[in-house]
Amino acid sequence: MRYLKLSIAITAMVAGTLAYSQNPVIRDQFTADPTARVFNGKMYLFPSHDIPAPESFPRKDWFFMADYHVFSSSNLTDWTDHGIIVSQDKVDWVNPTSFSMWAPDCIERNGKYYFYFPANVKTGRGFGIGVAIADNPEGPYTPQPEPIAGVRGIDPTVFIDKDGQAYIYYSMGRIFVAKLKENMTELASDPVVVGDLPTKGLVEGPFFFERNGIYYMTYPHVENTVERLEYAMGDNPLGPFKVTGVIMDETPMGTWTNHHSLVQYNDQWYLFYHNSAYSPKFDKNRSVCIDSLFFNEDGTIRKVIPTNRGVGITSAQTTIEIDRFSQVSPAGVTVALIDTINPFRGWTAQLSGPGSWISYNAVDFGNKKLKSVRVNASSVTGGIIQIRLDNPAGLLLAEIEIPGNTALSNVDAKLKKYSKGTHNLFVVLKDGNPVNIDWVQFRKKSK
Ligand code: FUB
Repeated sequence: MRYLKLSIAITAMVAGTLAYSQNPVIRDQFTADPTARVFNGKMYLFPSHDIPAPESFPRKDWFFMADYHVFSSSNLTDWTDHGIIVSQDKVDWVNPTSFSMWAPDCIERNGKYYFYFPANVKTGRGFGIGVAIADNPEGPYTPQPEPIAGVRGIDPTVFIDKDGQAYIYYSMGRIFVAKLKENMTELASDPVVVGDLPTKGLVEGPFFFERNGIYYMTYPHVENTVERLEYAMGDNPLGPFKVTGVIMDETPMGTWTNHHSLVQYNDQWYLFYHNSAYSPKFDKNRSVCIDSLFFNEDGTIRKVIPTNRGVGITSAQTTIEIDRFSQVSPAGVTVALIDTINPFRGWTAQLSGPGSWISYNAVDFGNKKLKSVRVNASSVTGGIIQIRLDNPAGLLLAEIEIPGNTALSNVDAKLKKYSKGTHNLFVVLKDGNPVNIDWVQFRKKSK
């Protein structure tokens, strides 16, 4: 019995920590350059890992990246952090004080997982691209002692065509492509520049895939002042490609980079990308977001409008971060970080003005009666909010009086009604007294 308890505790420790849902999807650390891959029916996220540079680092205005984590999720809502898989001080060829572990990729071949990552080389100058190999997507990964011979660049992405030929794409001013040998660690052809892509303005961060016989070269490009995501279509992994359109416009946050991947999971396509939502004043501390992506009949890609709500269904029994809203009333709603020093505390939504509302789509109420609701809220004057379903005047589940208090605190109320299934949640301000809300949670307990 003692052994059983110990082994449960150890399993819980090594299984990693549960992260959170909505955009950004990882809410306890900065994450950037997301490559998402489906392995064994599960979504794996291989981002890079921004950290703020310490005072001693000469370039505090630049990227500072020492290692990579891998995350996984079955529902795109709950993410498990499996911890560090590769770090700069454990790769023979990487300069261990360069903090240059930029955008990675991971691909499976014959049951092995190949993790590709760029970093500054220890001897010489500039970036090499290395490979670390594992038997499982979560690792452990063993880095190869040398970077891939013949490659100097950043942002590797690897594609295996239907005939089994693997290609590596990467950037260094322009985007390059080369064939990979079966062993996935050596080039089978000399790198060549991928032609027909924009030549003015930075182009980097390629992501390559095939769908219905069309080959898609997708890439961030600085057409104006910051990156937007664009794509080109072709009928061969080596091109030529026809520049076709924009997948995502420049973010109004002004984040200089965007970096992305497109992936199909359970019949739906998703765009993984990043912005500086958690770091409004420093755009080198980025966070990964996900939104749904759709193709037109002719294979062209519909533009993705970034959302706070992101994707996935949220259980009514979790703390629903209402500030990651789907929609808000035309006036009377402001969203702000709770703590600018620790952005991972998240945001609150302030409702002010009678009838102002905020909504959060796709909340799963299950099919067993929930009896009460808890809100984490504050109100300087005291105010009343209503919890409704499906529209601002929809089924009234509860009316909650928030007492006058400047600090956020939990307030519970009994549910007057319950409706099973998945609904859009609306929080509506009843009178004009402003209320600040962090989250809403439905409970089995009657208060
Ligand atoms: O994360 C560092 C660099 O910023 C990446 O390698 C680029 O793609 C850009 O996102």
